[in-house]
Amino acid sequence: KFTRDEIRRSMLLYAISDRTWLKEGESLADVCRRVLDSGATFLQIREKDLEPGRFAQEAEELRQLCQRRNVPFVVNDSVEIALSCGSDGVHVGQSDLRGRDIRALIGPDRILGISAGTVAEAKAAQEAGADYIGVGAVFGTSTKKDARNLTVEALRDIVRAVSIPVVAIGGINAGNIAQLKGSNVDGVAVISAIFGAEDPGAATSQLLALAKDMVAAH
Ligand code: TZP
Ligand code: MG
Repeated sequence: KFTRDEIRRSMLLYAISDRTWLKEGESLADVCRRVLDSGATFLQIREKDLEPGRFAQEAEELRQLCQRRNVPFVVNDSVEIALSCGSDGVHVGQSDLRGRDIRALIGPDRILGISAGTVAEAKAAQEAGADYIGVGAVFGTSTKKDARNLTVEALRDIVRAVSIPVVAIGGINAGNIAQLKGSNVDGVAVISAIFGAEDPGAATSQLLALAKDMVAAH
């Protein structure tokens, strides 16, 4: 179990797996190991097109990698897989099961992350028992086609409206992360700028340094 403080600090560089970026001969666990060893502070497995058996298997591998490093690990969408692999929790969007129902299923000790795009959604997520919210898309992204764009001001309004940690998501990369200075977010969640990088480990170290610089400027 992670404390509230640990969860907040773990938002700094929140990596989200995406196997569609894997290069020939690489496994998801190989790349995630490099990403974790390069300083990612949180890991979510998000695999939209994997059959449940494979998804569970990969989740189990990543759970072990994270547990050895004391890095929080959550599963996107599937409460069932989140529980069966012994993960630290689950992350869900607005259209998935209701937050309150998920909290009841996972119990008080596991992490519940909920995506939110507005102040109202953020407050509702906190009310439903979320431990943190993911807010975005802050920049344009091709990873999630239906994502909206948010301004830094909108982000700041959302952060102000809740007491739980907030991680920004959507199109964030080394070139634009500094634009989040002053948004008061606790960190950044990143898919393609890590998993789509030529060298995911190097991209992770670079983003970690920039994320520290970004939150230090709030
Ligand atoms: N939710 C809002 S934007 C997004 C998700 C899952 C995609 C983020 O991916 P990337 O590649 O970091 O833009
Ligand atoms: Mg979802």
